[in-house]
Amino acid sequence: MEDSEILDKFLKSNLNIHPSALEEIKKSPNVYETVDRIISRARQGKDVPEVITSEYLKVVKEPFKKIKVRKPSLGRSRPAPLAAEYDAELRIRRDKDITHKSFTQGNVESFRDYFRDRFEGLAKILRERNNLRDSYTIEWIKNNSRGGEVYFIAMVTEIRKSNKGHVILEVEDPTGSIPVLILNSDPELQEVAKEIVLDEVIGIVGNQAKSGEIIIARDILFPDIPVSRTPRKSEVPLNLAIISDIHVGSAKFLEGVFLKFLKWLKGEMGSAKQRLLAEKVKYLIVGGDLVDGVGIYPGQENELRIKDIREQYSKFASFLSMVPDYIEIIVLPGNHDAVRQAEPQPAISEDFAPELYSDARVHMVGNPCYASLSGVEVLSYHGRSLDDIISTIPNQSYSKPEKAMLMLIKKRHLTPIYGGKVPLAPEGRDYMLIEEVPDILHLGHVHTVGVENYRGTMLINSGTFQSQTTFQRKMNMRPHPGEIPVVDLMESRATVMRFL
Ligand code: D5M
Ligand code: ZN
Ligand code: FE
Repeated sequence: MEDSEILDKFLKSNLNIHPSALEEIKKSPNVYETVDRIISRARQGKDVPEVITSEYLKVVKEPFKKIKVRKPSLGRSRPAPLAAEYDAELRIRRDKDITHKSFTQGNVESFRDYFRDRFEGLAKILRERNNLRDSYTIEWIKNNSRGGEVYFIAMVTEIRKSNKGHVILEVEDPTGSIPVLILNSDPELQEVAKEIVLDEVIGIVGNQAKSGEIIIARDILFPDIPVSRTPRKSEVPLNLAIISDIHVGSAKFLEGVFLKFLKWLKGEMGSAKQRLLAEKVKYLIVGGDLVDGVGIYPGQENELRIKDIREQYSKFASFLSMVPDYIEIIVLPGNHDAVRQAEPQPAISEDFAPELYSDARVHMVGNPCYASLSGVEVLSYHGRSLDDIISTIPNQSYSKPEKAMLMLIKKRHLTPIYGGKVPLAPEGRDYMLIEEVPDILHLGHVHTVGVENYRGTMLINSGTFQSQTTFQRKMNMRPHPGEIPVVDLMESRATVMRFL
């Protein structure tokens, strides 16, 4: 963040900053978070001095304190909802967020750099596997191997099937390229081959054919996540509610269903058990497609109830203002929002959604976003690449988004396929890489709900508040409106609430 940007933020918030405090903020590892915290404390009416000094920065940087700890009970006479009794412990990884940091020129060099970074990032993960620790380079294999066993890491640049039913992969690393054959006589590996997509990075164990420069594969390794991993859990009984694809402004937006969800969140609806679930909700993630947008697809005008994008956001903000004030809200954009389509996407700007910026509980982030909620690591991504996964890999379907999400986590990449439906911005760094294993991987976009546990990571798709559109009817896609996954962060367990 530039000096002028920081000062601008303070000016807009009517706060004054002492030059020495400004210097200190600039040196802090998390400039955004510090500034955000100061401004949000001021908005919450906490004691903020007239001039922000270095002294005050110490207060702001203090770790969040837990307040009272109380045992949950099913009684109704409680004075305040349980989640109001605990402070939020929210950290947004601004270093993994593209907002204000898109530097790509979009030229040939940026694409080369981008793919180089993707390769290196995934190779680093693959090298943690025993048999890939000292993998060969393709150049070395071509120059030295004489028909023996080889193991190496490479990006898939072509997939085809021979007349005899062998799968032929063309793969490359920074030193060269080589074909890899998956024999028709190896049905098990042929099954694995069905999951391989273009542009992903895999590990290959095989034998070099004596006849020439071709590898006969014996095993294909995906970067994947460790087989057993204990998920991080919250020490306090707090929940996370996850929604996405609200599509405010669309004629198909189910306002009544959304209002019911808000009513439940406020503790005004549901059985005792459902109310207890609601009153522990401390965090709400909105995974993109807040509004239907304008000009997203041809003929959209005819399916819009609100035709002005700012009005759509304004309406969305009026719904969010009904969320209880002790809940922290993380908002990322999707492909219907007013930001660039190319991923990673920066946060929706203040220009389009001023009301969201004036609400201190709302954290506007880019897509994808890493956040830590009471110690639980969440990776949220709108999920557009699911369209590519579902249309490319056999046996995938819109009704089981969690199965498609499983492919992404195994590939340790949110948008493995380049040149499909997802436009990718070739940033110098690969923001779409799943570099760290999250406890919760959250996607949306496909409008169906799915929850699955994979090796200690919860895979969650968050559904929609839009009923079936004309397009979806033509494609026989059945949305799951009004189904909300709610995660118990202390127990690491998800429940789906249904409001339709
Ligand atoms: O997308 C919701 C789902 O519907 C997602 O799986 C894509 C699909 N969809 C919707 N409209 C289209 C068009 N016009 N072409 C291709 N796929 C589409 P959402 O992002 O909410 O529109
Ligand atoms: Zn959507
Ligand atoms: Fe979408």
